[in-house]
Amino acid sequence: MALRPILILPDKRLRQKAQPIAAVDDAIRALMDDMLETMYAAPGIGLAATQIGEMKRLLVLDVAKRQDEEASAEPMVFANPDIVWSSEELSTYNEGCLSIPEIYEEVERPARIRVRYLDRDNRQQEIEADGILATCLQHEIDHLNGVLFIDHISRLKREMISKKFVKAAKRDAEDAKQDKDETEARPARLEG
Ligand code: GNR
Ligand code: NI
Repeated sequence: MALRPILILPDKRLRQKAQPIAAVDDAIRALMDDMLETMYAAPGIGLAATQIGEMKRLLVLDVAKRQDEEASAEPMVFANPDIVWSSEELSTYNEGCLSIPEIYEEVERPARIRVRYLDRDNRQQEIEADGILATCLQHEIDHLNGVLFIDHISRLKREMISKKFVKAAKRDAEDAKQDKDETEARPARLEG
């Protein structure tokens, strides 16, 4: 098992569409385990493979676990998830995303969905979800299509959030360059 770095906005890979997997084999199961470990460590209640730069149609979630209660963990894994039915009824949830840290916004989505997927043993399953499970599944399936929760809010809010993350990325890149330049300059100074 391994912790994987989580991609942060505006990483372009978050906008790519993930590819279906051929079958759930040992390699996919190992990736699912890395995703669960990364999700629990974050901590988060869901994670799409896209968020660790693996462009595969895989997601993991655990909406049962309370952060302080290891015993209540209920890890769920989904390969090639497909929403086969959505309710007309909508529900609103205050969503966050590990790839858009510290931003929370109300998002309206179908309240109930039916999802067809492959389980850990490569068997086809269907699940009917409501509540936070329905919200989280839709949020993760969006990731597999290059869609983020900010795409469901007002354009004004979305652009404010996008700009904030573009600025932060530029600042990080400049800081990293400055550190590098200083490190490279040091031996010369010592010699002189
Ligand atoms: O940890 C997460 N919490 C969350 C809260 C409300 C709606 C969706 C989510 S998913 C998020 C983890 C994440 O970014 N998954 O892609
Ligand atoms: Ni997310």
